[in-house]
Amino acid sequence: MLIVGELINSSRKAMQEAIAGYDAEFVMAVARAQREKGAAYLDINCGTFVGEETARMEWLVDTVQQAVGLPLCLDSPDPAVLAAALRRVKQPKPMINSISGEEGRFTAVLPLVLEYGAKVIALCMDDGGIPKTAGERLLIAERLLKRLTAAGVPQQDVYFDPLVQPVSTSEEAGTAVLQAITAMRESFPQAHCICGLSNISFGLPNRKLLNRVFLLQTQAAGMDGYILDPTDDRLMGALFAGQALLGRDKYCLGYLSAHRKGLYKENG
Ligand code: THG
Repeated sequence: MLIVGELINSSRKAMQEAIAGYDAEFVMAVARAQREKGAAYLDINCGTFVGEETARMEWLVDTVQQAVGLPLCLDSPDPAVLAAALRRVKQPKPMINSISGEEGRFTAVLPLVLEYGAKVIALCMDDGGIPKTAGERLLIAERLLKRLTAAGVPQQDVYFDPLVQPVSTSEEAGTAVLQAITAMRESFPQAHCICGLSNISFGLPNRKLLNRVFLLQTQAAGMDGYILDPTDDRLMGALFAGQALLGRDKYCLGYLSAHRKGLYKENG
């Protein structure tokens, strides 16, 4: 299970303000908190800084790397921003977030994946936009995987993102993702699946509850990566419990170790 911390994202108000004011202490504290709670990668996104995304991204990458030695998940739709960020990366095996079936993006991001030997998130969308159904997502994933592996990207480095849409905007948003995961894990067993978990709950109250339940549903369907808030103890508790209960945690060692480290709190 790959945990990518979502909190260094300028769409969050506090983070937006910290990046705008070059508040390195704040950013570094958020980076450390996510590492301490079990994040293996940190997502870095400053997409709200239109026109100065590259400069902000460079500052963020430098700042986060001063605080923690974790590898980074560089999150931008703009290949030029990704290239600038990658030039500053110190940890091996960065993650590129993301490539997609959009022709321009595919062509521009593929050389970066190859040059840095990066893991890559492959969005299940193309120039036709985000598909509604699981079947369309699977077709796009199939085409993407063929082209990526033909270019030399190992299948194990590919993380398909079925693209989670808010369930408040369509009641099929959740089930389409569940079906897509099942199909992709069956068709491409060496590749992985990842999603932005908190997308599911946009526009609804008590978001943490929805995020936690969707975590368990998608995990049971075979999701093996998440961009999520690792400082949400109940969410992380559910994740470790889910791994153990689904038989993906030999002797429950992950669960026990997370418990010992106090990664989550429940009643006893
Ligand atoms: N797939 C991929 N990458 C992604 C996403 C995805 N990157 C971005 C996003 N989706 C995942 N990260 C977040 C980060 C924050 C929130 C949701 C997803 C979030 N933020 C609150 C909000 O906007 O309401 C913040 C509120 C605040 O603090 O101001 O929900 O799907 N590949």
